[in-house]
Amino acid sequence: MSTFPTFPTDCTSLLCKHLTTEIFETLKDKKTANGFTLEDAIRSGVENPDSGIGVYAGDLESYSLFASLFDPIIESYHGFSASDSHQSDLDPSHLDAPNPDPEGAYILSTRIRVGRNVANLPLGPAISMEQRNQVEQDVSTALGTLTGALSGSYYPLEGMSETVSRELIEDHFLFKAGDRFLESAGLNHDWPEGRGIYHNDDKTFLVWINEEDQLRIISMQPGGDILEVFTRLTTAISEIERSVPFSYSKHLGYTTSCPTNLGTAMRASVHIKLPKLSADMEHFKTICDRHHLQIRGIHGEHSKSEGGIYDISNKRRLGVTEVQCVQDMVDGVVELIAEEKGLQSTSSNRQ
Ligand code: ADP
Ligand code: CIR
Repeated sequence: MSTFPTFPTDCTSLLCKHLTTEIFETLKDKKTANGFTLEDAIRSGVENPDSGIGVYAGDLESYSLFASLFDPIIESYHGFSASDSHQSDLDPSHLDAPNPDPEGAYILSTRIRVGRNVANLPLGPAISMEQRNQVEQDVSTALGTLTGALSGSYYPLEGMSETVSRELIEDHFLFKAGDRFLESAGLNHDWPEGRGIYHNDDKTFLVWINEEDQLRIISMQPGGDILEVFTRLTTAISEIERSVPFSYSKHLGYTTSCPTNLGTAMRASVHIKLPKLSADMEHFKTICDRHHLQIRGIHGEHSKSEGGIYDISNKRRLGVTEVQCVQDMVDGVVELIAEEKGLQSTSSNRQ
């Protein structure tokens, strides 16, 4: 790539904010050992100017080779500077999470996922078909040894019927095909080969293979027992880690293809019904910002809300521990429910 990309004047992505002509000139001819270039790293944000972030890494080396672009983006998103280091804490006994909604009036379901990638391999945007297929084989074999509540089966995407995949997506268990941000990042190469989903019978423990990250390890269930969901997840992570070595660095924590997921790679979310509070979006966002929470629609990222139900999750993932990520979500959800209850009683007193 020789020319600086053009962005529309209303572009607000972190790529467009931080890619200066100086940074571009310094980085444009560099290549990681896996052949990943600046052009590859920024393609998603250039082709999708409505990106929030706009960059992806092809390997762990991308984060150091292209640090003059990635570091300010990481600092903007996570508030984590190049001299900070990351800490991990996956011990459920450190979490203070009594069910915030024991009567089940607000929280429909809880889900916690982490992203993981295999050590010493390129990430999804730079991986070869053979390497990706090997990951699928190694990870599905490791999952096949799990027992008890984690025991289940692997379902490759290739050969899965349209009806089954549609149902899994609608029920929030499976990733969607054709995400344009991932497509531009090179993450959909050779689709659907090498991709699939493992799950137990109850679909409370699931693993996505070779989507945005090589593994997305997921624990989920109806209701608001967040501690139970976290405990299942941490047990599963340590079981899988016995046979699959994960890419981890002292500075950036778990390596992920999108810089927003670095560190813990954890997103802890509830689907929660807040019809009164969400009628005042500004107030709703103020509470979420105070607790470092992100608001998504109920069909995942870049989707809309339905019936006053939102996906509320931790925004910070790097420079905070896994326990802190979940704690952010728990504390925020407690306040959101209190606020919704207050608004409901005010409006019923008026009637
Ligand atoms: P990710 O969690 O990997 O960042 P998405 O935002 O695309 O990805 O969500 C993936 C799927 O998980 C979507 O179908 C979404 O609706 C579902 N999901 C997320 N949080 C919850 C939750 N608390 N309960 C049920 N489904 C959820
Ligand atoms: C974007 O830049 O909008 C997409 N590449 C997705 C970024 C990750 N998601 C997020 O921060 N919510």
